Amino acid sequence: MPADAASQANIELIRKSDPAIADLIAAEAGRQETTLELIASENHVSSAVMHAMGTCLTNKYAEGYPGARYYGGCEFHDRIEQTAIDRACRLFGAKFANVQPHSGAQANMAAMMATLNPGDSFASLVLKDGGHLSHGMKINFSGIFYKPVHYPLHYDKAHPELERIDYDAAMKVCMEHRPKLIMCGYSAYPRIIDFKRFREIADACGALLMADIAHIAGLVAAGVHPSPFPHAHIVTTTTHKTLRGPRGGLIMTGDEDLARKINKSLFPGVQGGPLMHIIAAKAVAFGEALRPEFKDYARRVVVNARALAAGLGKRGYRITSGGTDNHLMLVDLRTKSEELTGQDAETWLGTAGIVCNKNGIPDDPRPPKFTSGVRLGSPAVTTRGLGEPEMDVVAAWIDKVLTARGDAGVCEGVRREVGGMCAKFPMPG
Ligand code: DSN
Repeated sequence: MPADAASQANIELIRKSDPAIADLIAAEAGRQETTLELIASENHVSSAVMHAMGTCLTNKYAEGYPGARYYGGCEFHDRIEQTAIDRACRLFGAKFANVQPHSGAQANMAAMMATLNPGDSFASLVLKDGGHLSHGMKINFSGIFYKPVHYPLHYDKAHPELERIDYDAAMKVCMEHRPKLIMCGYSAYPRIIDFKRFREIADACGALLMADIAHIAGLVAAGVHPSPFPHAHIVTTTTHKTLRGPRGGLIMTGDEDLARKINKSLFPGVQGGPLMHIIAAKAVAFGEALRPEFKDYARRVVVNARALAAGLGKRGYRITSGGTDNHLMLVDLRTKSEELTGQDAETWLGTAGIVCNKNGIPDDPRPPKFTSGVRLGSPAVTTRGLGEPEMDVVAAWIDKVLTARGDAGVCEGVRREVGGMCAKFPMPG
C-alpha cells in the first residue's frame, strides 16, 4: 500500500467497484514503496500532482486552445490550461508554450511537423549513442517520414573524458548534409549539452535548432544545467522525468510564428482532445518547480548521481565519459567482468530490489537486447530523500549483487536491506 493516505483511500474506493484492478494498483504501490528506483527517466510525483490527475477534469472534451475551443463548458479548463502555459513560460524563460502533448514523442512529432515537410532531412544523435527513438529511428515516424542524418559521439575507451558529443564532427555532418532541423538533447548522455555551440552549427548550415530536454528538464528549470533558451528555436520535453510532473509532454519556443505552427501541428495535426486532468497536474508540477525547494532538489539529484558514480568507480566499474554532470550515468560492466551483460545486471539487481535498465554504452559490441552497460539515475531516490551516504551504500549493494552474479541468497539479503532503507525514506504520493 502507498504511504500517502489519499492514495490509500483512492485504492479502497476503486476496490468497491473493481477489486481486481485495485489489488494490482496496490501491488504496484507496494513494489514502488519497497524498491529503489534507479531508472533515470522515472520519478515519484508529489501527492498534489498525483491527485490532480484523478479528478473530474478527465470528463471533459476541450479541443482547441484557451479562449478558442470546439466545445462549450470550457471556462475552467481555459483557466487551468492558461495557468499551466504561464507557469511553463516562467519556469523555462519561454515566450510560448503548448502544454497539450500527451508524451515527449508526440511533442517531437508536432515540432517536426511544424518545421519539416515529408522527406526533409534533420540531424540528430543515433539512439544507440544516447539519442531517442523519435530522433530518427527507422521504425519510428521520425525515420519513416523524414530523412535523419546522424552526427557522431566521440568513442574513446582509452580516454573516457572524450566520450562526448563531437561538436566539430557535428558541424562537418551538418555542413555536408544541410539538414533543415538539428536536434540535440538525449536519453542516455551524462554530460552538459553545449546549446550555444549547437546554435552556431545550426546558423552555419541554415537549420533550425530543436532541443529535446526530456531528461534534463528539471535540472534546466532549476538552473543546474544550462538552458537551451535563447539558443534553441524550439524546446520539447516530457514532464515526468527530472521535472517530476505527470506523464506528458510540453513544447516551447520564443518565436511567435513557430508557436502558431506548433499549435496547429499539435492540434489538429497530431492529437485530438487534450488530457485536461493531466494538464492540471502539469500546472501543479510547474508550480512546485518554481519554488526554491525544487532548486535544492535538482542540485541534490546531481550530487547524488556523482556520489553513485564515484561509489561504483571506486569498486572497479568504468563510468562512461569518466563520470556525470547530470542525473544519470552509464556503467560499463565489462571492466568488472568481461562476461557480465546489462541484461544480467538488470535482472539480478531487480531481484535485489534495485530497479534499473540495461543500456548500450558508446561503441557497444553487444546488441540492445543484452548490452554491456546499465543506465542508472538519481531523480527518484533523491525525491525519497536519499543523500550521498546512502548512494555509497547503494553502490556497495550493486557491486555485491553483480560480484555474486545474482546468487539467490545474496540477492535476498540485499533485498532485505533495500527494504529497510526504503522504509526510512517513504515515497510521496
Ligand atoms: N523511455 C525514456 C527513457 O527511459 O529515457 C525516453 O523516452
